[in-house]
Amino acid sequence: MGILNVTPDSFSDGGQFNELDAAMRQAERMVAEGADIVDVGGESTRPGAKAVSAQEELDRVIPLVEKLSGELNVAISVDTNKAQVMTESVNAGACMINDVMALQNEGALQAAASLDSSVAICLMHMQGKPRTMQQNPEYEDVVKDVYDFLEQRVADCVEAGITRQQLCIDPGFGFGKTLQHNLSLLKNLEEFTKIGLPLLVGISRKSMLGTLLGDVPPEQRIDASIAAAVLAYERGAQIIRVHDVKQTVDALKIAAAIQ
Ligand code: 7PJ
Repeated sequence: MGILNVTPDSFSDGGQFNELDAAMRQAERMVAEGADIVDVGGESTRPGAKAVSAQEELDRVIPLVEKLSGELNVAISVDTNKAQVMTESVNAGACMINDVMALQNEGALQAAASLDSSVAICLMHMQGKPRTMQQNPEYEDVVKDVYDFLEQRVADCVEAGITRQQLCIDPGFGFGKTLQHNLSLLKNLEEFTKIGLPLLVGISRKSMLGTLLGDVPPEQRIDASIAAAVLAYERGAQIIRVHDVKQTVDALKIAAAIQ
């Protein structure tokens, strides 16, 4: 899964075409490099990021989803936690919803349950809210707590009418987790396969890697991201969400060859 963010600081009329055009070129490149899914995000969920309105998110995401689904042969995922964005994204051609809030936002569970049953849904664990989640994350047992949360959300989804076949799960690296929490989750990732659903993992360029390398910036975390992707794959991850598609695909071809 290749990451395609459309979260500009300012969004003038003049910038709009360039933005869309640049996003299309980035998507084409990721597909050529071996991405099976392109994950479009219109709202930053990084620690400290501020929320955007539904309308602003729609304005960023929908034109791109329409253009991608018309021009590229790739599965389109939309990274959103808003009910309206979920519905309109699928209408525009997305076949997957990736929600870091695991459908806990107002109306999201109902919106997801109303989608065509061919639409895939990723449920991710997060402790707290993006703006404050890294302040003092605490768990009794991070692996068990995250596992129990995901198992409960799967049950809630099934009760709301979503089928298990639509779902995948994600422990949510970096979302309300200390370095030790993230390392425990990665070390014990295989536990999560016991839920019996595909496991999605996003570690690419995240700060846990930067910290382990001695506080290096995101663009210097690529090699570490590849290592983390291979470790996750070996522990049962089936979908790896990444910025650097070519490098990850090469590494995973080697890992897959010995499985
Ligand atoms: C994740 C995500 C992740 C899923 C982001 C970033 C932050 N969706 N969206 N899993 N992370 N499913 O990429 O650094 O880990 S945004």
